[in-house]
Amino acid sequence: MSSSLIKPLLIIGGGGHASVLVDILRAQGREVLAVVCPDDISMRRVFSGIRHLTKDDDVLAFSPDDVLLVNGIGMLPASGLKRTLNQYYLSHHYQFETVIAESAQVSPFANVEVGAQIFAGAIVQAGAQIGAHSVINSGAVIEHDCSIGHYNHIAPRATLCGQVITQDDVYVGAGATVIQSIMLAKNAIVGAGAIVTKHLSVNQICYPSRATIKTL
Ligand code: JB3
Repeated sequence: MSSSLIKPLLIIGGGGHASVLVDILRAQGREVLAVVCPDDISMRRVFSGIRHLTKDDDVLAFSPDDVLLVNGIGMLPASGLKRTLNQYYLSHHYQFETVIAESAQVSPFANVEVGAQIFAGAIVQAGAQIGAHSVINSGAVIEHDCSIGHYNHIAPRATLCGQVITQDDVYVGAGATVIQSIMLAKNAIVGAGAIVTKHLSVNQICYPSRATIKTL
């Protein structure tokens, strides 16, 4: 076990994404010193007993040698908040913990970079690479030899078939399928439920075919 694994944690953000992270970390017996966010967190039972800090500057009272951070901001498409906060803390010499849920299946032949988060039921197959600070959300499948860039968000139950490559800041929506050997360039967005069969260029968006809603 690396020594970093035993450091207590500070969670940045106190919304839905942070609540899932704290649930995982509590189950793993990790010590969570505080949740850091400007909003009320009292309605989320998973945070009970954990100190609430309301300003990012409050973290500076902790030595970067004594704690690790977990970024609990869930990346929504084209939102830069997660990266902005990370850069603030990294510039103050803090480091980020990598979080992998117990029920995630991560091949020992995959490579997961620092600060990545892999949630319950996700599968990461042999030869895959998960870039720093990326999120592989619940039940997502990252097949063999995929290469996921930094600050990606692969939403629940999305499937990336073999050898898919994503650059940085890519968002793949819930339940989307990306067929094998596709390339998603920086900032590309795949809508929930889309089936991607062609490469996406920088800033391109692939919308799923639109659901039609009618009244009987
Ligand atoms: O769809 C799924 C499974 N998850 C979504 C996730 C990917 O993204 C989830 O449903 C949400 O859409 C979203 O989760 P997130 O980021 O937790 O959103 P929300 O519940 O709105 O919480 C945002 C948190 O960020 C709140 O606790 C805010 O107080 C906090 N926040 C906002 N600005 C901040 C700042 N926290 C800090 N430390 N600093 C800030 O500047």
